[in-house]
Amino acid sequence: MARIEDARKTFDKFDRNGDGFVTPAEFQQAMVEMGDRHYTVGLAEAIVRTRDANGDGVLTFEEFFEKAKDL
Ligand SMILES: [Ca+2]
Ligand SMILES: [Ca+2]
Repeated sequence: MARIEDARKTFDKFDRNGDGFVTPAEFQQAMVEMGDRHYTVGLAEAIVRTRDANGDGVLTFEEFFEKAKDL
C-alpha cells in the first residue's frame, strides 16, 4: 500500500531543506504553512523533544513517525 509513501510525503513537507532531518525550526515553519499561524518555535521544540529518540535535537523519518520507544 501507499502508506509509507504518504508518510514520506508528509515527512518531506516538514523537512524543508531535504537533508533527511526535521529541525524544530522546520517543524514550526511547516505548521505555520499548514495554517497554524500561532505555532511557535518553542512549541515545535517541545514536540521534537518528545519524539527525538537519540537526543540529537532533530527528527529522522523513523523518529518522526514512531512513538517514543523505551530506551
Ligand atoms: Ca531538514
Ligand atoms: Ca534524533
